[in-house]
Amino acid sequence: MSDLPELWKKLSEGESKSLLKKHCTKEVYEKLKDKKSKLGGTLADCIRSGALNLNSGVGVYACDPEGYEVFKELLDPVIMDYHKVDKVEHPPCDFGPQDKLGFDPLDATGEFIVSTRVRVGRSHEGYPFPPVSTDEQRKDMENKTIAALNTLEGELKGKYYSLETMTPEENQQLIDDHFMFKNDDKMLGDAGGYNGWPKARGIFFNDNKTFLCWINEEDHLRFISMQKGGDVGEVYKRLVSAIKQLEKKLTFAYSKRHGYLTFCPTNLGTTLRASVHIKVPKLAKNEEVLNKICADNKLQPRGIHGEHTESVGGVYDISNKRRLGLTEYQAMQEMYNGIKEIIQAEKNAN
Ligand code: ADP
Ligand code: CIR
Repeated sequence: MSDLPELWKKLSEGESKSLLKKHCTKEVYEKLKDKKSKLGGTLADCIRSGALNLNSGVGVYACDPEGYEVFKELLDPVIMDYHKVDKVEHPPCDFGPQDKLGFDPLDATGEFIVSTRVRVGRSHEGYPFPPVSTDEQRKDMENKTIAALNTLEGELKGKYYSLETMTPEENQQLIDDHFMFKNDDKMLGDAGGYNGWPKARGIFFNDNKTFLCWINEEDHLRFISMQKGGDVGEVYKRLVSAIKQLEKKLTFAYSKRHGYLTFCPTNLGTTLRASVHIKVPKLAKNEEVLNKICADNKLQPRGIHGEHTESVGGVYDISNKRRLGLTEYQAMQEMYNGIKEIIQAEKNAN
């Protein structure tokens, strides 16, 4: 028996500021409640997290790539609202001219930027997202991904470390160093994101830990490039090179309307989040000002231990907010130009 009626009761009777509550009207619910995607995804899979967590900001996940069309009466308005667009459309992928990106190092003296990271999410075509995936499907995706990653050469060459065999100490060290993911997000857990944990999960990285791939965290795949300091261009170019090599070996779920498809609708499109860990002790004294500069520059501040965490010692994770309706190169430029402004504002602050 589906838990949909129970979830709907919680959502419709509860108070919530989430986009789910706003857009899952009775009419939308009635229209979608009996629909099913080819892979078996249901409305319950899309709304479970937000119905069980009325404090969600978004509250919606897609059951599988096709879910974005099957449940579009709910997902389209959520996407438009979150990404601030009046139509769900996305330009073709464009990483920009790799030989003249115009991303000179942002902070030559190293006073502000601790580290830079750019990540994208990818999903394997033909496979469902976590609430609908079986352990076998997750294992299958893990194996496919490892085989592709093992073909990487040069700087990107690395090794896979399974979460099933890693010691708790190794795992904690990787988390403390900001390389590894964890399973402590209740909203993601209730969405089915940790089903079967730790089976078929793990991390691949090169010797320098500057290129990493997360397998079966929130998304089937997360590709990450990161390093100390503020050389945004170097970090981005490494990521683009990895994506280009890997897309020859793997087929990713993609739609013309949405771009690359991810479990959470906030990541759709470019799926790109480019962040710096940046030390801004003066701006940190007045978070309202910092938040305003971020909003004006379409940036999102987070704490340094990931989404929904606090700043420590005036260090923030600041990244581009928009991922849909612009190209990868434009998303990078928004982050680059915005961080430039933040550094200037910190220099000008008392
Ligand atoms: P994402 O959605 O990009 O995966 P999270 O907010 O969940 O991001 O963070 C994942 C991990 O990446 C966390 O450990 C976080 O501290 C780390 N991280 C994010 N940006 C940076 C950065 N610029 N430098 C170092 N670590 C970072
Ligand atoms: C929520 O709805 O708040 C969570 N499921 C996370 C949504 C994604 N992140 C975000 O809004 N920045």
